[in-house]
Amino acid sequence: MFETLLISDENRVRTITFNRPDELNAVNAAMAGELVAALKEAAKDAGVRCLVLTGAGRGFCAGQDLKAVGRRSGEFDFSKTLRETYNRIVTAIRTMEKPVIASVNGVAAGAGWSLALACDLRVASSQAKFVTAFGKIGLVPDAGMTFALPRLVGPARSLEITWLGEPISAERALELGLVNRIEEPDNLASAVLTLAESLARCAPRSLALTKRAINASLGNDLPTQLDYEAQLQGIAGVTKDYAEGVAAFVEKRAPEFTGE
Ligand code: LHQ
Repeated sequence: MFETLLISDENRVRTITFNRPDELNAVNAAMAGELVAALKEAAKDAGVRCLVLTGAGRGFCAGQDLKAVGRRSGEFDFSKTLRETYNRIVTAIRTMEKPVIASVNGVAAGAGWSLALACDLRVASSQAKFVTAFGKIGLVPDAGMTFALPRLVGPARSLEITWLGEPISAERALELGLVNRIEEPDNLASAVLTLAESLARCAPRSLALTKRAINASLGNDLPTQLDYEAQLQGIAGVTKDYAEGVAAFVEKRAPEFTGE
């Protein structure tokens, strides 16, 4: 049981809901610690085939709880907090061997936006908005934002977004490739669940190895990536799920994957 998170499971999809709605789900120390623990649990639970992160109430996540950091410089150890919490959270999402979807139900600000960016896919409510106010509060983008943004939109747009801090609507985010899909607010949760269930029906190792390959590609040259693909296909091609996938295809039935 967590104090700041709600956890629910449905059809092999785990949903972690940030649950500090009065603060637009801003992250305090308790929530950061619980998130690290919840991600670890989801990663090792073979019954969880896909993970969804979302927020309770009208916000997705407003980033670091600014009321918890103090107003005087030196009062709060930013580097330590980042290294000991946010960096672990982002690493856990990026290295999780299963799909992680951000269901962005409302505003995602600062490190809250970074958490959405760390996810593999983003589905936004048409009412969602994305805010970085780092220039306005005298901080720099963190929690992986400077890693994810240039990979999605390139360096010039990343600087424009992070320097100016102009709020980005869901529609603009879709145009820029910052989100995969937009849904009407009332439809968001069910559309994300449907998407997550489709992923949960796929062969788990195939999804995991594909995530590894796509992540690695951005740091690899072509020969290295081709060799990496050959290596991963060598692993996938001897799984029971590969045999099941081929058998199901030949027998014209839906495959039942076990993750082996
Ligand atoms: C909040 C927050 C919040 C506490 C809304 N904290 N209460 C830094 C340090 C170390 C490590 C990690 O990373 C970082 C980077 C960061 O994440 S720095 C923080 C970045 N986030 C922001 O700068 C967002 C600050 N919030 C806002 O600009 C607005 O609240 C947004 C644009 C998100 C939403 O605006 P509105 O829809 O007008 O809502 P609101 O401002 O009225 O907020 C509702 C409540 O939520 C309000 O509480 P109250 O008791 O007055 O009703 C806010 O104080 C609270 N809240 N964000 N980050």
